[in-house]
Formats: sequence, structure tokens, C-alpha cells
Amino acid sequence: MSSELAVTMLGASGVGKTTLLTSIYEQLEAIGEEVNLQLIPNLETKAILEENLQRLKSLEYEMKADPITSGILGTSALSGPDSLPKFNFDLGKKDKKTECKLIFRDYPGGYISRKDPREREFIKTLLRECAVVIIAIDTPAMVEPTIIQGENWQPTKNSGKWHEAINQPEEILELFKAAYFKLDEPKLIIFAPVKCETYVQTEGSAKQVQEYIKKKYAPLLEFFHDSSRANNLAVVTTPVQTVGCLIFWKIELEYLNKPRFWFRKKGRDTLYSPQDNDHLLRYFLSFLLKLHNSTLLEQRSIVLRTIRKTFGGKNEFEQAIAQFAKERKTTAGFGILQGQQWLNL
Ligand SMILES: Nc1nc2c(ncn2[C@@H]2O[C@H](COP(=O)(O)OP(=O)(O)OP(=O)(O)O)[C@@H](O)[C@H]2O)c(=O)[nH]1
Ligand SMILES: [Mg+2]
Repeated sequence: MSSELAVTMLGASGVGKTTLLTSIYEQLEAIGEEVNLQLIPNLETKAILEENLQRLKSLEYEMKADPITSGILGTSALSGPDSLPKFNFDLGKKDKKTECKLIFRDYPGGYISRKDPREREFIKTLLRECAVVIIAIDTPAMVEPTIIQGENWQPTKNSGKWHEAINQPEEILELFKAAYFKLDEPKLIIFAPVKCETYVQTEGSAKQVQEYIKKKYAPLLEFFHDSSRANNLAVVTTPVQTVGCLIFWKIELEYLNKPRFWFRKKGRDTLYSPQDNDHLLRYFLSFLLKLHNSTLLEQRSIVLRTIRKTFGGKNEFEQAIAQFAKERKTTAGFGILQGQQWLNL
């Protein structure tokens, strides 16, 4: 029997969930080169993510964040949430077949705000069932003031003018409140500011991005920190440069004052080159290792028993994961906001 560990993306429409998932996929081969671990996508997963990857590799020099004209297509469901694909990866040692699956869930971000109760319910169920939640944050929306800043960005008191409209932090908080009302099992929450290339080039400004997360998601962080659930929650920030090549250029106001964010390549010939996507995985696998070592949980969890069986004993599994996880970045906006005990190696 195979067992599964589920991970869900979370974020409003167009913030960059699918692009982030694709950049994680792009990273998989490199893991195998570094340590004795492999994450192998199944055929359907590979076909979808490979198509996304090709689209991202052919980004224009100047582009507006618009799922119709540039980048990858907005995620859509043919016939309701149940028809959405699951992104399956086999996790194992390089030379061994494994029965442990990681399943990534992605869906149209519109599900967050739409009034369709079936769609909201679908996300709540995902939040309850998944051990790991990756919150994709549109960074320019979180930090830019009004019309244009970009390269010379400095925080001002108007920063993040479009945050509520685009990232919808209130809707996200409501979903967590419904899903984490009673939390019995540990969860990892990853805040992943994306489209962040412009803001993470120096240690100082990357740190600012982390400060922005603390400020703009303060009510959500407070909810995570509540004593009734704090012990079961680890919270990290991982600014992933999901395309690597684009920097923020300007905001234009379109019909009905809808903001449209424009990006430009660093140079005419700059190629798609995501950065730091591996570090998100390093935090993720640190958490997995911790779960694996938790004897209390192990008794209850088929997943953990299977992982142990798969990796042929504690030490081998620990070594491979720990070796990969210990290189995780702890500067430039990366770090643990809560639940160190679930990530300590
Ligand atoms: N500059 C820049 N643009 C990006 C990046 N990631 C995504 N985009 C742009 O934002 C658009 C939306 O990205 P997606 O990854 O499809 O966003 P999503 O959250 O999956 O959106 P839905 O599927 O509609 O919920 C893309 O088509 C790109 O135009 C990024 O890292 N940098
Ligand atoms: Mg999508």
C-alpha cells in the first residue's frame, strides 16, 4: 500500500502559485546530484509541469503579469475542484523504489474569494489534510506604494497599496480560522514571497521583505501563535526567485483602476534562472525529518512508518535528508518565525 504526504499551495489568483510549484519541479534533478535522495514526478505531473517550464523559459523581455498574454496559463478546473490534477512525486533514495508519495495540490486562486461554497470548502479541506501549506505572496503587491518604484525601492508608509486587493490576506486568515480551529497534528506553513527578484538582491532589502510579511500578515501570525495551536505549528519565510530573470518595472492602472504590474528582464538575453527554490525544499524536508523522528507520531502515522521502511532504518534516512536540509539558507529573508522545535536538525 502506498502512503502519502500532502502539500498545498495557498494564494489568490495570479500571485504565482503555479510558477512557484514549477520552479520547485525545476530543482529536483539538482537534489539528486547533491545527496542520495530523489523526488520523481509521475507522468501526468511531469507533463503538466514540463509544459509550464517551457512557457517560463520563453518569457518576453517586457511583460505584464497576465496569465492570458504572458507566463503560464491561469490554473483552471474542467469540472469543479475534484477534477484538478494532483502533482505526485515519489520520494526515495536514489537506488531504491519507494512507496512514499508527496502530493502537491494547486488550484485556481479564485477559489479563495469566490462565493461558491464548494470551492471554499475544497480549500479548507486541503488545509486540514495537508501537512505543509505554501502561501505564495505577490511581493510587489505587498511592498510597492502606488504607481512606480522598482529598482530604487525603499519602504514608505504607503508601501503595499495593492496588498489586500491582490494577496487577500483577510480571506486567507478566514480560511485558516475555519480549518485550524482544532489542530492535533503538526503543520509547516511556508510564507513564500514570489516575484521578489527586485527586493532580495541585498541582505538589507531581503530582510525588509521578511519584515513586511510580519507586518502585513500580523493577524494571521497572531492566530498561528495562539497558545492553543502554537506547539503544533512551524512557520518559515522563504523568498524564492521563481523566474530569476525578471525585475519589477512599473504599475499601470487599467480599466476601473485595476493595477497591472509590469516586469522587465534584467537584460535582453537574460534567461529563466530560478534561485533559492531548493531552500524551500530544504525547510520542507527538515520538517519531514522531524516528523519522521517523532516517535509519538510514528505510532499513529502510516506515512512515517512507510518512510522508515523505505529508507531502511532511521540512520540512513536521517543522513540523506539532514545532509540536504542543513544547508538551508538562514539569511536574506529566509528564516524561522515560529516552531523551531519542528525544524531543528
Ligand atoms: N515577474 C514575475 N512574474 C511572475 C512570476 N511568477 C508568475 N508571474 C506572472 O504572474 C502570472 C500568474 O502566475 P501563476 O503562477 O499562474 O499564478 P497562480 O497563483 O498560479 O494563478 P491562478 O492559477 O490563476 O490562481 C504569470 O502568468 C506570470 O505572468 C515571477 O516570479 N516573476
Ligand atoms: Mg495557477
